Amino acid sequence: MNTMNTAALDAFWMPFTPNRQFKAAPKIVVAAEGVAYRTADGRELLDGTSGLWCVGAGHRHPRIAEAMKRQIDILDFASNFQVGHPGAFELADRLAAVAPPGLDRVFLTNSGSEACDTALKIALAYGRARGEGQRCIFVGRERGFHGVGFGGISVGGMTNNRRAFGGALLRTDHLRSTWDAATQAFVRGQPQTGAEMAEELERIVALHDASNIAAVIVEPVAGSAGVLVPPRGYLEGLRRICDRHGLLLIFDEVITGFGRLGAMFAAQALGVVPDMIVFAKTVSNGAAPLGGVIVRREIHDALMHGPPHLAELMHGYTCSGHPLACAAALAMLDVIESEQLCQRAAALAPHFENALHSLADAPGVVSVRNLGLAGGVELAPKPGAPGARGAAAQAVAFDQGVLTRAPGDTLVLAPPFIATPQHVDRMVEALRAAITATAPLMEAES
Ligand code: PXG
Repeated sequence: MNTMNTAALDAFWMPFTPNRQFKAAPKIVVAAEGVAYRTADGRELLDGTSGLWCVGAGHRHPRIAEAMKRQIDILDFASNFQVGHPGAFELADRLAAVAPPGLDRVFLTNSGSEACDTALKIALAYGRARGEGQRCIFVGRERGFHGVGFGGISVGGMTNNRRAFGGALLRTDHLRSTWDAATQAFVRGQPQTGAEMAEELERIVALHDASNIAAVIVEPVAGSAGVLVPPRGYLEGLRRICDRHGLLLIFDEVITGFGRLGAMFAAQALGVVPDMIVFAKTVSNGAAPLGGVIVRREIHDALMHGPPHLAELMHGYTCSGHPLACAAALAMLDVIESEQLCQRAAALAPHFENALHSLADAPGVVSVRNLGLAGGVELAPKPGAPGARGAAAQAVAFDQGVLTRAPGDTLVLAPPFIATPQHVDRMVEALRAAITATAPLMEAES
């Protein structure tokens, strides 16, 4: 990093980053196009993570850039509190059209975290509107990630994200993670066994009583935890049990939405329809902050009561449905359709699967798993120092010109949907180099 002096890095408290380590050896990108960034020292960095699971259509897509430039010259800002602007209505309508039938009311936010908390609040308000205000327990899942709001970390199951804030959480219970090392280590796609894990929800419902539970929230595929793929029949099982007990089922599709699994939503790719879909990230191709919740119409309609001059849901964000974000998302929906991005992701997925599983014989690889264009390669850790090998491997891949993510000791790849098989091969080669280079850590004293 040779264009900023290090003192200039002090003020920015970086999110989800080891700040001291980063500032001692900064990794700065200054530009991007298509599937690659350019680093401050002029190198090409292949984007193996679509930004942060956002940039399915590739960086600086011309149609999205044009739409945003046009928008800024027409209407830069309008809130959607009591006045509205056309982009938000048009976007909600377009999202309703591509969502599973029955889910056609859309609340807009600026991020996935806000969208998760919004979905939880809608579930609470829905209970109250039906005279069931006691429904205030949420069921999440271990190793789930639902953003960083207080609602999201309550239902989430990432222990590191909860530890420092543990006293301030909602009432929740958690299903166990669907990950089972004994049966799933090198499974391609969805595991064939393990559907019965959904039955655990029956035990949780029996403990708390269904009448006290507002909703169940899960990621269809757990992304941040290192790509944990649900067994066949598992999501169907959750749906069945929720129906049996009158519980709302929320899918957090912040990562899976808008093409990553080869369909617009995981709900369609995996054939299980929830009552609410939480989305963000790829909806705007990452070009502007945007998230939201697509809600089953009956839930929305149950809340359309009360004095006509009062907001039916006392909730919203100043920039909910910001004109620039809506312009970006409308253009992204056009791009998804015209460039057949879901089909492209689906077509690239078998090559991605083969390439990723070719790493099974690399030193200390304990698991390879994948679905659509999401994959994780888990490494045996440095003894006594979980996460150290993952971080070191990520740094080696960076030096090799590939951006990857390393939750713990898992290396994650999530290529843009426009990537070619050759791009995928380069990403996987860099991972092999990173795995090999960090193998000595498995024997190292901590
Ligand atoms: N839900 C899910 C499923 C997510 O993956 C959020 C909610 C929160 O979205 P916002 O926009 O508030 O960040 C996310 C975010 C990773 C990684 O390493 C993933 C996320 C964030 C940071 C790191 O996989 N996803």
